Amino acid sequence: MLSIQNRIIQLLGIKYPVIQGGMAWVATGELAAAVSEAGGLGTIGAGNAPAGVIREEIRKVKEKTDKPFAVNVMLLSPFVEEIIELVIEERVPVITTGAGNPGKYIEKLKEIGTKVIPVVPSTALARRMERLKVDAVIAEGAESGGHIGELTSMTLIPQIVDAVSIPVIAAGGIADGRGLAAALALGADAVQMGTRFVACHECTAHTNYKKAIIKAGDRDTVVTGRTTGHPVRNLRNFLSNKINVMEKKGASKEEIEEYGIGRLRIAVREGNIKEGTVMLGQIAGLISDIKPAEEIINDITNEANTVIEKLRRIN
Ligand code: TUI
Repeated sequence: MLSIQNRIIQLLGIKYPVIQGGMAWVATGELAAAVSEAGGLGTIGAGNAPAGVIREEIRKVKEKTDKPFAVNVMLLSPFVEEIIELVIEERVPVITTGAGNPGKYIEKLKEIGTKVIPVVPSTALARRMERLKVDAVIAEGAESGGHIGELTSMTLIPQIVDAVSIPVIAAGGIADGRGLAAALALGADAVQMGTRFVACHECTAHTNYKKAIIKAGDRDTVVTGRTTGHPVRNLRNFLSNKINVMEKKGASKEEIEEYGIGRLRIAVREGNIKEGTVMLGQIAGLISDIKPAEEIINDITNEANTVIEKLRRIN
């Protein structure tokens, strides 16, 4: 067992340096509770959902575990303001944010002791967030599924580690113990994994979605929406090919966004992996089994330990 004591483990009150990504539609209360109960940090993905829906998910987690958990606030959501009010009302211990700058909400959240951890795709935003007194940052490389930045994990993580003094969580392209050990080698204090936790027993996504991850090879993801300013990594399928053609033909941002509305839901809930948006990271090619959250966490921490021991023996 990887027994490390570090800043993130202490900050969050968790046992292992493993955080589950707050994926829209996919990261429900069931998944978050299972990850937190296993000693990681489970996260509910608020995505574009209204506060009423997320309140139910928070209640589910509180029923199943008394361990810390997080809510991910997707900053492009039309319901951001009410989600922030909700997490304050529910005294959610940790907030992660994605797809934007959470600057204006930080003070309010910190006042009640909620830990704030934004995803940052650059050193500039990491520095700005540190000045606003966030508790840690997530350095997420473009290997990730969903909405991505420009830089890869290998280049982004060490540059962010050097740019700030607060703890850094590495994300993007990590699904096993080698990835965890590599992230620690780059100076990160913990990892966040999304795709790995989709292929998990407690994840409530449709079986077709989970099977698509198991089936995916290293080159089966593509990035769509670059022309809209919101690039999204997803499975190469009928939908992504169609969007690709629309973008090549010069379709407007509005046309492309309109075409994509509701597509993540039909993939995750209805299992339509042809016409739906199947968000997944490039590391999907490494994932070959669906297992319980507890096993994912135990396996990755044990494997990281073995890797680190092996490296020690070399020197
Ligand atoms: O947010 C994510 N991943 C997501 S969000 C999402 S829902 C969505 N669907 C379609 C279009 C857009 C969003 C699906 N997957 N990951 C965290 C993340 N945050 N990746 C990149 C960023 C990011 C980008 C720019 C964070 C901050 C940022 O700042 C810009 C600024 O305002 O300075």
